[in-house]
Amino acid sequence: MDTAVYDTLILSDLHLGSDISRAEDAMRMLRQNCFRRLILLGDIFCDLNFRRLTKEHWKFLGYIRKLSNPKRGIEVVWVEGNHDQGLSQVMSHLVGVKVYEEYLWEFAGRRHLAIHGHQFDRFVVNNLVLSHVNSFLHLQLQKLAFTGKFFSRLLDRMNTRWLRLSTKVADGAIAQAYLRNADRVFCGHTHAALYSEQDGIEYYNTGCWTDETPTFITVGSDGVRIHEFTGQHPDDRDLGSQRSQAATQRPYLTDERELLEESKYEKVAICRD
Ligand SMILES: [Mn+2]
Repeated sequence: MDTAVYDTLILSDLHLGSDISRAEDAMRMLRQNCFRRLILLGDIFCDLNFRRLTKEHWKFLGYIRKLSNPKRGIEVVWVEGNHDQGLSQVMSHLVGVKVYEEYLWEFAGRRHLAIHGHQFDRFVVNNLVLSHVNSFLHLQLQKLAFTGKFFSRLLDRMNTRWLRLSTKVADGAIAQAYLRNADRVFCGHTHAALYSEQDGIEYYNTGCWTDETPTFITVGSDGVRIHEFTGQHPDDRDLGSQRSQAATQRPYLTDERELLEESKYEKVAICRD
């Protein structure tokens, strides 16, 4: 069985409460992987309106709560994004996860920094009202559009391109990493997965879970890897290396099976086989 136990798994920008949130897939992905630390790198929520959360969205939150159970030996970290600012405090009680503005950890002799990235986006920092209007319009469009998913995805892409976020956030993050004496820095916010390197500092963007190609990042003994979730195999399509994958398709565990197996999950990892 393929049981790479990662030091850390990172995902961001799930936007729970939005029609285009891929909460169910995100949960599948978490079930398929083993990790000692999970970092929810911001914008896990879309906004403050809990009524927009669907059954799947609540299931995801329930699963995070389960993962944070001390019995599992997994450290679950929530790093605040611009969309879940303020929400995080409530959620930390509800889901039982600690919330940070930025998070630092060491692994394999390197210092790692995780920060959502909106701090380096001047549009969000300087135009709080405008960026909220933007989010509001976004939601209205979702409601109005006959094919809501298409329009909001399109809008997402337009937003991202228009703001030319990727480079701004990368530059800001690398400067922040330098300040914090970190070797690697991880951000979300831009919705575009990315790797770059500058002055010996590695920068990674986790991408998002509101798109056709959701992405997540793992940090382990094999280094840092950006994965694209295809819903097939634990490693899915590995964007970080050329290693060919024998994509052995495995059936997903149903909730019932997982509940039955719950009692077995008293050890460190959450390997499912
Ligand atoms: Mn954001």
